[in-house]
Amino acid sequence: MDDRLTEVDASDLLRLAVEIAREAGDLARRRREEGVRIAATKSALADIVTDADREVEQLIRDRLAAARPGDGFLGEESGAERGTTDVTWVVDPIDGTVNYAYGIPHYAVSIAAVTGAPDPASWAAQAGVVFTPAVGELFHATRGGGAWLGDARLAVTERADAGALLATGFGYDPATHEGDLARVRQVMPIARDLRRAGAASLDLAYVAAGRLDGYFERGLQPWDHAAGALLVTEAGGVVGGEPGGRPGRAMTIAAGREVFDAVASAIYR
Ligand code: LIP
Repeated sequence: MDDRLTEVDASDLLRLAVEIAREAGDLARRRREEGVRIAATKSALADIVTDADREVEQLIRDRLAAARPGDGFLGEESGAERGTTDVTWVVDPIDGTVNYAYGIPHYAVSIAAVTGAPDPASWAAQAGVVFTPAVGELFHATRGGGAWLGDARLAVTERADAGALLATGFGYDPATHEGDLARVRQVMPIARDLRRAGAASLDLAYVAAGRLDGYFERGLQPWDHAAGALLVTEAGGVVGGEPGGRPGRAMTIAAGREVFDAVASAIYR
């Protein structure tokens, strides 16, 4: 069964996501310039949320509800709300929150529209946007419509003869770091180098753009990968998790086929 919306519908969803991502990103950038306050911590002391995270997500939620009142919503800061249509919006208002709080200009607004149950194990991403307010790059894709940076078509790298340039991340909970480091040790023999930039949606966008050969990380939330995973698959790449599985908390791996298989084999050999 083809779980693709009609091309018009997916393009409509993308147009709305792009418009809202730009407005939300502008708000995030202005709040950063004004000074950022840590509002609370979540799963661990290092897992922070700022007033801007909450304000930006509320803006996105309000704009989506006004434009498509029956759609569902799943956001990092305000949680989940089932809709009456088949579309759910999966939103990370400021991905790279720690970078944002420290003033490191590497963070993104990530918005994806998915259909089916709002479960990353089964949903079908139809449109996705990853927008970097500090740099002004807007990555976007629709299912079957390719992945783009502005008007430039994106493609993953197919070979990494000198070793793969890989990105990864570490969890907020210090108790997970030993396992994360063990995976780095497993993967380094196939790598030329490693990058840890702090925003999963941008790591995935960079794989789609060929700026990275691959990415792997344990512990991602659905909003971290919903839009970026569509960018990668629409750029000709592969996104998965544990062997044969989809991306999720246990693992997310994204790359061209050759590097994907090499990273998966190194981690799960
Ligand atoms: C972050 C991810 C990053 C990961 C961090 C955190 P947040 O998302 O983008 O890849 O390593 O632990 O999950 O919290 O900035 O939205």
